[in-house]
Amino acid sequence: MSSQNKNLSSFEGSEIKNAADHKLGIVWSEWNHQITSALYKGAYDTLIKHGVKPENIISKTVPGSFELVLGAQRLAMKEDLDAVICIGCVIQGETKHFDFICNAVANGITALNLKYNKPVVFGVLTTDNIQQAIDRAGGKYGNKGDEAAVTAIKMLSL
Ligand code: DLZ
Repeated sequence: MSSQNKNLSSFEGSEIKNAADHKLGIVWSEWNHQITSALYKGAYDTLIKHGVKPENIISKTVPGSFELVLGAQRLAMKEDLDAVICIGCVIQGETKHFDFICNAVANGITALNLKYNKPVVFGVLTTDNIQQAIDRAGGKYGNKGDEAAVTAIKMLSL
């Protein structure tokens, strides 16, 4: 596989443990739904593949990526959830909105990791255009949702 066509969701390195004993939350944004629904499915299916029971996956939607932080906080507050995965897609437009949303979400999610001392995973695509997003939501570069779920499981074994 050439570096140009690298599947970004291919993992090498440490083994991914079975996550059957864990309960996780997924909060995902409705904005750019075509992309985020594919990312959500990737994350959900990957959790199931690694042993998480369907009843132990709590899924919530929020209107846009900006709202992911509050949505994730509500889930992270629940003591019985071990990790939260945030799924969104922010696409560059003509204004600075992109920068404000990306910075707010990245900083907000970072803060939640530390505040709740549990993994809150940044599964947010930040792309220049829709094609880059399609390529990373089950397209030629894999699915960033799968990657976010694997990250959550790996962080659970810290
Ligand atoms: C307003 C807006 C814009 C322009 N672009 C995106 C985007 O590309 N991806 C996304 O997830 N959300 C976008 N939003 C919506 C904001 O995230 C947020 O929902 C609104 O600013 C209301 O707080």
